[in-house]
Amino acid sequence: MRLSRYFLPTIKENPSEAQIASHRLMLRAGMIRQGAAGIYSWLPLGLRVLKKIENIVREEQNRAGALEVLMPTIQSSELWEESGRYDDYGKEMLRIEDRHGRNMLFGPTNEEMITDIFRREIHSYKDLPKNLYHIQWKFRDEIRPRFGVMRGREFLMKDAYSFDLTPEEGVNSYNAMFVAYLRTFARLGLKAIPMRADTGPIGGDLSHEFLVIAETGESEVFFHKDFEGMESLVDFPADAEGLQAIVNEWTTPYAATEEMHSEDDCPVEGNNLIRGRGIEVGHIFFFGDKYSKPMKASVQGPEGEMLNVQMGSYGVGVSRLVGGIIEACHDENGIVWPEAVAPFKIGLMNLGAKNEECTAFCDVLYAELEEAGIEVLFDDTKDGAGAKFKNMDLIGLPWQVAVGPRGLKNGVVELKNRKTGEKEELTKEALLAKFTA
Ligand code: P5A
Repeated sequence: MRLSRYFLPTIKENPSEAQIASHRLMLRAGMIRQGAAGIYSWLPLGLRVLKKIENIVREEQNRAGALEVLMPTIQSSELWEESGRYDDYGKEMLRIEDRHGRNMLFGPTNEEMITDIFRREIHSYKDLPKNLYHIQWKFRDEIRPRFGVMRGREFLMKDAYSFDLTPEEGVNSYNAMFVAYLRTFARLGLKAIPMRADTGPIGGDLSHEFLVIAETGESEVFFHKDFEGMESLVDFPADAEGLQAIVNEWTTPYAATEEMHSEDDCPVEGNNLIRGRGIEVGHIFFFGDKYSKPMKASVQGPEGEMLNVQMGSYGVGVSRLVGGIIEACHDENGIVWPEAVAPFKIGLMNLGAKNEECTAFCDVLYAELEEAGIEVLFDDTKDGAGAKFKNMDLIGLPWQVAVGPRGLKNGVVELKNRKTGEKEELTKEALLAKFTA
């Protein structure tokens, strides 16, 4: 992509409305713009990151056996009246009346809707287990939307819903999502710690929140320092025992959010207990028949009896993760994207935009990198070198390639690693070899 044709409205000064680094940097790097409180437009650079995160989440859901669907954003109130949550949900639910005077709502979550789909189509235990998910915009009229996409009113969530015959099988489905979440966050370059959690308006009694430790996190958390040495990119196991073993390993050291923590009952002593703040990037629930019972979602069991299905639901804050990753990956000059979610891999800068030879060289290098399938953002503008470097640091692409007339005299370009700051001089051939190897 040539910067001269791109839409990257970067901002030099810190926007006054932004209190935390990720919000500041997302505005400054031209990733998002606010439409109304807690409601954002995604500009090209931000959207590329959002899509990359979405795809990693999708791959890991698919690996765990979940099936992708797409449910609407707007729902009818009727299903919520059946489950009993229409009144319970209160002011967080955005309620809408259609032209016929029917009560509609912008979905804050989809337990009711998926339960309705399930009960209409699935009637036998032979069709279980099933896990259906979608990646769709939600709306929650939060009292205090803040920190940009971290606590928005409109936000993108991946939500999965599992259906099983027995509680034991239900827990196995829960375990599969637990492991999928460890893998998902690890692939995004994050370490998320699973913590026993309160279930709030979703319900049930088995639940974990996944928290990324960051100073600006909204939740206060307490966890054993053993978590620091644990590797979360686990292989996805082939059977129920394998899943349970990983869940056991990750739930043995103590970890709790503020609501669940109590000084008196905490089993961890002294220096082994780390107290910090965390960003909740995922939350999983097992709630048995909380929805299947009132909504009569039952299947015929092996003995012919009708049984309410055992359900769980599993959420990932996809848009929140964009902010969460930036909180974990930035420095004083800007964002430092992990490779897996970087909007482009290389930022190519022509430092001699007025020099014909340098420009011709850059054009060829750009074409060759593109040809090799590498995602490149090519700063081909007439801006000065200082401005180009600053901008590249701000938007945080993992690699920067600076091409200037001076280096070209010796046949070399400069490659910089955004994260380490390490620089090396390379010929064009060596550069291409490095990125196509
Ligand atoms: C699980 C999936 C649920 O809604 N129902 C379907 C269950 N859980 S949850 O914890 O309420 O939300 C799941 C994840 O969504 C993100 N999230 C948000 N992200 C940005 N802005 C918000 N206002 C917001 N609210 C929730 C979180 O990552 C949460 O873990």
